[in-house]
Amino acid sequence: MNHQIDWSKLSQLEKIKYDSNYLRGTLTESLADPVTGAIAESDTQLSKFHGIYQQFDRDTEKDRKRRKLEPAFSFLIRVRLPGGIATPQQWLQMDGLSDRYANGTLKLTTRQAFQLHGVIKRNLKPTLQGINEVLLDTIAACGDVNRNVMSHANPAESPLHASVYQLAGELSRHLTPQSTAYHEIWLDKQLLASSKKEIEPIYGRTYLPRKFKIGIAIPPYNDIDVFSQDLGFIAIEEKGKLAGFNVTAGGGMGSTFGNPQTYPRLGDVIGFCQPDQVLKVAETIVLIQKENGNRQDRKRARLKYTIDDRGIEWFKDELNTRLGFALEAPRPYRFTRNGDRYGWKQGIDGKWSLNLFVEGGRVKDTPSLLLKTALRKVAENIDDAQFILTGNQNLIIANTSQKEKVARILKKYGVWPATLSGLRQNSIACVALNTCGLAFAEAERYLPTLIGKIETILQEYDLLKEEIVIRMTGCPNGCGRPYLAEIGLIGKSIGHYNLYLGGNKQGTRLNTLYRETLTEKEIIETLRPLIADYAQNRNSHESFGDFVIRKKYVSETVQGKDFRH
Ligand code: SRM
Ligand code: SF4
Repeated sequence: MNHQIDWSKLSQLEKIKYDSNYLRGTLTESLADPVTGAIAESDTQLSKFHGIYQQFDRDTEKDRKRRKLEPAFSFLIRVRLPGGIATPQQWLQMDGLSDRYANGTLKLTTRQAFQLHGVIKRNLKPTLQGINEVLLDTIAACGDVNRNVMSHANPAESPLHASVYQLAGELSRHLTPQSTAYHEIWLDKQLLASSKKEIEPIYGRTYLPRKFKIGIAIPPYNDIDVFSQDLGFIAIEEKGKLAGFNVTAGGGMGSTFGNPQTYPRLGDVIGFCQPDQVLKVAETIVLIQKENGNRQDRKRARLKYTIDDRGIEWFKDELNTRLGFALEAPRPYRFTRNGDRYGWKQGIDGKWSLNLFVEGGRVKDTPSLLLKTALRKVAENIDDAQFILTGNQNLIIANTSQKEKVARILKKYGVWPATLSGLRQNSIACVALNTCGLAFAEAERYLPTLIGKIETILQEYDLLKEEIVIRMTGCPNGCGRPYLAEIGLIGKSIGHYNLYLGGNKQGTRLNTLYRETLTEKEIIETLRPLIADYAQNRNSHESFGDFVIRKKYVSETVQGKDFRH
């Protein structure tokens, strides 16, 4: 133990990280303990850096307690997938692992990653080894490090898109922890590390104060919600070439009810850098946050608070000084939307891609829709396709020369063509119950039903095709980025939601609290007159989010600090 550090002043996790021997902790012992389905408390924190969260089935919690049983512990495994692209072989492996070791479903996350839920302790190792067999891993999918790097969906759209995808991979590799703990614990491999090499040259022994997120957007599409990222890059195209990137810093969605010191915040555009400066800019911002982020209060430990507490000018000066050059002035750009573009598109190479809607990002078979089977058949039969996970929890079957064959398979299982409302197609729901330990209310399991009820109103007003962005989360942590939605619903308690209005389609405006603690009936009664007014009085091409602000249902939230729950 280091006697120079006053641990009493720091959050408990700082000491756990420090003492963990670079993320080893007692994970090996915890895995070997046959008495419980759980791992040691300190290991539950360290396992996150390995892409693993301990959870329990919240549906059976009370019953098991009554029967004096420990909760039904299981684990969530998150796969790191920079830019969200998987091969058919990787898809098939994830599909198979979900049946063999998890709850039979695959979750496509809001950060273009896979999640498996319900993996019990003794199956953790075989699952991770199975993931590794197809050259995927779960390192740094969670924890106080840089997370999965998001990038705009399809690299085959143009050479510029391909460069951006490549950059997402480079950023991810550059900022991945170097500790060999993962390989030792999960893969039974002893990697030879040079004794001279620093173990974590970027992160050091206590890693970052909190999670860190990076995304790259290519205008006019903001499908990775660049302003919600700690660090964002907006690709600037000039004369058909990638000129560089506008840099955004200080975005984040998480907040806590009743704590006004926490709030969602949009990143500031702080300048422009050349493509070959991106890694240096990212590393320098990570280092500034590592050294200046709040290590006492984890609720205020994200980069957004470092920037607000010290000031954006301090941040820019610090960055430029450390870089040894100044970022250039930001270049013009324009976003038109943050949603996906559904349907078939032909790439410049003549190949075809189909953007499918995956409700709540959940790939499963139900009596009415054999989505998981259909996608398995595509992966088995279409060897040249890529599976691209989008930041809106959807899937693109991409870049195949076998369009008709894909279409035939999807038609056979009723997956495509699909007739969906504009509202449903622009919906996101976080996982929430039954696996998320932080959920106050349902989200993924409930939003589809609520949307059905709102669709009835939209139909009355002939607005079924209208694209309205709706996002629901089971708590204010913001995993579905609900603060950017035109209609945001955030769970307060079982069956009750706060309603937020006024985000926009471009993902450049925070919404505003409109009504608190609504039941389903109250949500419907509240939305009905708004939808009626919108149908009758909107300007041409006016979006729902812009309309509610023009008509003063809510006032615009200009900066995160002003956001109220
Ligand atoms: Fe998240 C915590 C799920 C994207 C902000 N998030 C969690 C945990 C791990 C709950 C926990 O800590 O015990 C959830 C696991 C639920 C489960 O059973 O699967 C969880 N987050 C998710 C996913 C799966 C939601 C989804 O339905 O897709 C997303 C996984 C993304 C990935 O692949 O890495 C997910 N989480 C996000 C996003 C959106 C984004 O990154 O674009 C946010 C808001 C952006 C941000 O970070 O500010 C987000 N998650 C949080 C927070 C609040 C952080 C904060 O700054 O306060 C927490 C709670 C925490 O960290 O303490 C959290
Ligand atoms: Fe869980 Fe809250 Fe995130 Fe939903 S928003 S997954 S309820 S932490």
